[in-house]
Amino acid sequence: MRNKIIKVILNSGQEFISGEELSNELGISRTAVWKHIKKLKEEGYEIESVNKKGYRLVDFPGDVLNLENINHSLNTKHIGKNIIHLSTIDSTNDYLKRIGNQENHGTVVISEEQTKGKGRLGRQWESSAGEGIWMSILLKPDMVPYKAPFITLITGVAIVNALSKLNINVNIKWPNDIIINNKKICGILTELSAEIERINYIVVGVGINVKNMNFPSDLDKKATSLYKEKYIVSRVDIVKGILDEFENLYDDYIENNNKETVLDLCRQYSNIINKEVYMIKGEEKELVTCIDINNEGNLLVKDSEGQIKEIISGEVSIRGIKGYI
Ligand code: BT5
Repeated sequence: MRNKIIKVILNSGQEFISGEELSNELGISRTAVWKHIKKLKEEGYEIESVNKKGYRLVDFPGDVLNLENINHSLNTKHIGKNIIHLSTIDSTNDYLKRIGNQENHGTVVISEEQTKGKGRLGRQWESSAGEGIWMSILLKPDMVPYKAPFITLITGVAIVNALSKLNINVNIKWPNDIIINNKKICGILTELSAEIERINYIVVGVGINVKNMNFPSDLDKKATSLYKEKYIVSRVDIVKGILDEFENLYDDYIENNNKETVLDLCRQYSNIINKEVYMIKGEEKELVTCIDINNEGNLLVKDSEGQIKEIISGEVSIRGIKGYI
């Protein structure tokens, strides 16, 4: 009965479910419902109860991102078999780069907090304690370095697929942002250690705002979190979903050189195709129209003189004309 109640409350997502609906659905009295809810609260489930509205799940107990919780029912063969869970670190990407040579392919590092979380080109990534998923995945593919940037797109699609299985609809802002309601909930940072012909390892960093309710003022207009958007989901479920989805797409790319699945989904989920955007590169800012993502995963844009240009991921930032996007 306990699991049934949790499931019914979970299925109603951010909506309240009334005691009456619960009692009808579960075939028990309203007093029995109330007793079960009381028990769940004692176990650590944070359940909001509002008079005349009913119940709503606000938080989960033990949503701890450790090996035991994540490995339980994880379907992967190699990604996330080793999970290092830290309470604080400078940056999970930097940490994994320090130990990258010794650790196995597929190792995942997750930290509750990052004191020097970073974005692309030395930008900062706000990573406050317990609020999000700050994680990095170590990859050791046998491939040439120029194929590595595509891993960012694979990761974006894996995140979108995982979130959509949890009924959370998001967009991709090429190349490395995940967006809800025109605000950023997630960024991806892919870093490479390589020689000219050979990759030593790749570190893919993923930052997802989950529980943040407040952001520093410079981020407030452009950042949001799942909780802020009223998606109350467990961080463990998100991580599991991403690792599962990531492994499938990654294996298909490495083993079969299949880029089509990822490119199709990138185009489908993209929120900038056919839009006018500003392309920002250093101090330069140019108004362009996004045309497509080509087969290399690069963005095709048309400039004000009608010239088509190919933009390589990583070299520019994209901004909407009216706001973040
Ligand atoms: C990114 O860079 O979006 C990549 C972010 C990757 C973060 C993960 S967390 C785990 C791993 N370890 C790390 O140290 N990093 C990775 P970029 O496209 O350059 O965007 C950076 C910009 O996003 C900043 O300049 C801010 O404007 C904005 N920003 C910073 N923190 C944010 C947050 N928590 N949510 C939304 N936007 C944020």
